[in-house]
Amino acid sequence: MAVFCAHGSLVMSKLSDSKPNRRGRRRFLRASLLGSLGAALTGKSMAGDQPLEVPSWTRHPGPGVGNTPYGVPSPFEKNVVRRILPWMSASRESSVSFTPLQDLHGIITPSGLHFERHHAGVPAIDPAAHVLAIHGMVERPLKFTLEDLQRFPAVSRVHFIECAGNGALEQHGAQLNGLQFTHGMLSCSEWTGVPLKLLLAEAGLRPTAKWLLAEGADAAAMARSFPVDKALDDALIAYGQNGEMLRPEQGYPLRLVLPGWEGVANVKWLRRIEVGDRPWEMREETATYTDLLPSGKARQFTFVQEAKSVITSPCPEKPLRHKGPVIVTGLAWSGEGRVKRVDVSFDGGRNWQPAKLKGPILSKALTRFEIPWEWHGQEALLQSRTIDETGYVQPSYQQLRALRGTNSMYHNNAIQTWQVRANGEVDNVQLG
Ligand SMILES: Nc1nc2c(c(=O)[nH]1)N[C@H]1C(S)=C(S)[C@@H](COP(=O)(O)O)O[C@H]1N2
Ligand SMILES: [Mo]
Repeated sequence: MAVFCAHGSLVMSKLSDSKPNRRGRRRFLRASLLGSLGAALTGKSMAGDQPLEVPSWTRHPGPGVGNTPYGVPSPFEKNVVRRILPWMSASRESSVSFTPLQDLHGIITPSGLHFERHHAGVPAIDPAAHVLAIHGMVERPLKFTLEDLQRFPAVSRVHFIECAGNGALEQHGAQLNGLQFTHGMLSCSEWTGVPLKLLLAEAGLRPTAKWLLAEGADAAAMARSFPVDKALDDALIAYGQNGEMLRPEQGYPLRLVLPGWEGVANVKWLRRIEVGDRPWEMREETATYTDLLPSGKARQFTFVQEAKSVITSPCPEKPLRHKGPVIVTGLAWSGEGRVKRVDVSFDGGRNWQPAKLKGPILSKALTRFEIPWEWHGQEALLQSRTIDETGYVQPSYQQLRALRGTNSMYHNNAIQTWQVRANGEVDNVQLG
């Protein structure tokens, strides 16, 4: 049988040319079964015609339906969890948990693994008692219950959310030896809700209206200003996440989604939108989330999360365990729109090769890429860089520092380098 698994695809194409006889069909089935196990590339030969062992879980039925009214992952996946860095913040209420990007497939982050960034913990909001107010420079100040909002036509869109602080520590050299911590303040969900422009049309913007303020109902009453253009473009008042209601950690029952914009602008537990003619200069847009430039001046509003990417396998958590063919895969994204191209380098950025983008390629969403590689135990410096549909190219650390200096913390979109060692282990490094 070994010959069939090694040449499974050959057998299949031959058979599809001619009508297979009985024996041929059996050969075909076997070949495709083995093919689906990846035998053509990496499978082990089977000893003769020995039947597969019957494992214990096949010998008797398992628990029936309804055993888990709300399904949870297999217990064998118990290590695929959000993680925290206990030393990073003084309290859990104002802190971060990171998404295990190294363990995810495709582009959607399961809701239970969406990273968390709270300034005053997660409020326990009764949706029946929650109200969203729209007021200020409008013709008709309005209040909406969740039920009111669900009477509007809903839209569903896949967008990433990335904290502006993602990779902030790495601005001062390679610090954390794990993808989960270097890039895990990043997640991607399908958000469902009402376009904000529909609500603003009901309220009626006054001609002086230029800026909006979004405020949360958490104990931080976290609030952020954003320009009216974004409100009338693709801003969403979301109540749905990946097919169900928002998770409490993501802003249940309402959150503002400003696609492609820094995480902090996506106000959770949204309870108020005020319309005005200038920004409000709130704490999270003055004391924090600003970028100190080499000139000593600070750039106040950096709304867009610029193009970025990272290789998710191999990475420190996913070392190379086998020599031979390897699929290198990763995620790319841009707050400006679609990812146009991702290049991968195996030699620290000297040579680049275009990776394959795996659909769907959505605007302001994570996009998966992959590229085949042959690894024979050689040391390598793996990098990826995104080029987005505006033509913007993800910068190296050298380029980013030339632009921003060395005091910048937020908005780190530099190219990540993973150093692959001869034993297959992978380290977070930065090239001088
Ligand atoms: N009301 C409120 N909204 C908030 C926050 C908060 O603490 N309170 N944190 C912000 C920050 S800094 C980020 S990065 C994102 C994180 O969203 P997530 O927890 O759903 O990943 O929410 C933003 N919205
Ligand atoms: Mo953030």
